[in-house]
Amino acid sequence: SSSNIKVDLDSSNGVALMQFQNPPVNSLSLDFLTEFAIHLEKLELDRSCRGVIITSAQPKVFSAGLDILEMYKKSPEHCAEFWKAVQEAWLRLYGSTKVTIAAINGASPAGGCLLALCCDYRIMAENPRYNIGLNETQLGIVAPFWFKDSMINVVGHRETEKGLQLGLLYSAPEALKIGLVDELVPEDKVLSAATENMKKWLAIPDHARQISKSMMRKPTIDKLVANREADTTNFVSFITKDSIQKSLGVYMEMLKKRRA
Ligand code: CO8
Repeated sequence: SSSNIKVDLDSSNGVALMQFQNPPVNSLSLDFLTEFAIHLEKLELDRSCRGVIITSAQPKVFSAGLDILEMYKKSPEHCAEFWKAVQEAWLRLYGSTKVTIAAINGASPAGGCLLALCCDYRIMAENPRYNIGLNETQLGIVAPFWFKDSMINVVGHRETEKGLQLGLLYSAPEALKIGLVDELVPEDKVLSAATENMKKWLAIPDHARQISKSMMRKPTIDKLVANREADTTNFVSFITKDSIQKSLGVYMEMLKKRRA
């Protein structure tokens, strides 16, 4: 549908609020990712927009990450199309010239964590029940190099090595401690804190901030741009393996049982 994401651009300060509304858990489906990339592209071209805040319109969940159903029992062609959409969303957000702030108002596993990692600043609700991290190995799958690079660029090599191998989901306080998020605030203050923090970034002349951002991120972006097709081929051959499909099936059963 075309209403997975609500975007409101405040013309008084140039800040766009992007709210994810893909119930129940804002999983990142092909439709969602396509819509997300289009919104980012439009904002990128809009000179009146200087900053973007991403947050969830759903209670308790920022984003459950990639929609597992887009990778389960699907054709290689579908998997390839899905993966290209994941790459595109990452390239748009990680490479955005706008100030990007993640207002993480709920759980943020895997692909949800990736979106947050792409932003310039992360504010999370201090609820210790909410967690965030690249937990891919717990599903028996492997975060690709650009997920890994995104995490290294935020928390460093050692934490990434531990976090990726163990598939760690960090509670909000743990995430703050290792620098995976920058700030914890009460749940009802996440958005106002993001708006407040945005002012600091917007006080800097755009061109100087943008060149600095690009200088920091370009090598990481160039690595995927140079290897997009090979990365897609790798993903498709990995995800369509019987053993990997079986792991995804077991994980989804576990999600259902956990709730029952
Ligand atoms: N994809 C599809 N469906 C999902 C997902 C998901 N990622 N997450 C949850 N759902 C479904 C559940 O199965 C459930 O469906 P149903 O109602 O039919 O039983 C429904 O959404 C609601 O879920 P919960 O009842 O679990 O909701 P809660 O509010 O209790 O919990 C959580 C919310 C914490 C988000 C929880 O659902 C959860 O932990 N989900 C799994 C998150 C996860 O592990 N995601 C990893 C996805 S993989 C990824 O993002 C990167 C992959 C990189 C690819 C590399 C390959 C080589």
